[in-house]
Amino acid sequence: SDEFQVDTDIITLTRFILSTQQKVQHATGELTLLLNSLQFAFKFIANNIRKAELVNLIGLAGASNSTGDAQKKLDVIGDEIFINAMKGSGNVKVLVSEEQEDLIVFEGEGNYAVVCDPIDGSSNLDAGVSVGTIFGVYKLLPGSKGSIKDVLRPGTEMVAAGYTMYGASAHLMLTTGQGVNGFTLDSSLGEFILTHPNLKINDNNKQIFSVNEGNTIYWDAKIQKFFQDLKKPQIETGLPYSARYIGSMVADVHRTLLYGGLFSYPADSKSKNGKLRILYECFPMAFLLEQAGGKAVTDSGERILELIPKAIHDRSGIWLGSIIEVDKYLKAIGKL
Ligand code: AHM
Ligand code: MG
Repeated sequence: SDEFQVDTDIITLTRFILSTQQKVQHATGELTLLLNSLQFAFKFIANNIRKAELVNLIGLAGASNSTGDAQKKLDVIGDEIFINAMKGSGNVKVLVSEEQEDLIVFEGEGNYAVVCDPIDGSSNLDAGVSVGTIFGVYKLLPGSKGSIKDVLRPGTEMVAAGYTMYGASAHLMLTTGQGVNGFTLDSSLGEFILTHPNLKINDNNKQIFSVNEGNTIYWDAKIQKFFQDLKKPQIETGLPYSARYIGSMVADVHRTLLYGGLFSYPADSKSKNGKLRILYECFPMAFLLEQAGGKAVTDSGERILELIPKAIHDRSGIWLGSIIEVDKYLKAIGKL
């Protein structure tokens, strides 16, 4: 027969953001435009990552980024794509990128500041393991013409955040402060399709921990003991935790959202302030996790989103996951 099943009423990202904007009173439509420029950057980066595997673009580009990591060609390309997309959007005034030492203030109009890690987890690129783009959006401070003050603000003031993970397909997880919605790129259509509406973190107590255990000797004693204890039979299950660590924050957080568990990158004697950057790694992920019904705290148990970065590339230790898992850590350090 010539009949087949097809959903003729799919919700694309564009349709989704237009309809959510219509529900917000006094919405100017600017955020809608900005999200549209963002999704173009994600598609363009996704496309280049796919192509890179064929064309063998992967390799050291020679330069190193502001935090001293070796920079690869795809990092440069991802960064350029992102900068150009934000410049072209017409409503972004300030941009912070992991790959740029200083913040960028664009000419012209714009009411938003965007912070991003264009290609996070790039040490995984050569192996074809998932990497991603992490982003956060602030509205400029009242009267601001665009300055560093617009981004040295707590994460609670972000108006949107999320990540796109470039895996077998590209997955975009987005929050504008009303829950989390997940989209999957249909490459034949060139559209992100709503596949995970109103996503909540899996809190079925799966008992997974995700941390670079190779750093054990650098951790302080409390953290060593905490993970040691997770490897013993648990009261709830009689079983030890499972370990899962990809080494791409986006992929590790993505799994944590979908399967549950605890992700952590604590500060240690080697990385005294932690490894992950507050503005464009910790804040967007903490915002997403909270909006999905989870939690995100620092090593000393403060809410991540309430941190105020002093410099754009500042770092923090981070613990995130379902409430039950993060609370287990808080109890272990005597903060609950
Ligand atoms: P990057 O921004 O240079 O890619 O570094 C950030 C990455 C995160 O994706 C990941 O969580 C972490 O670094 C892994 O670090 P490590 O290799 O020390 O475990
Ligand atoms: Mg990064």
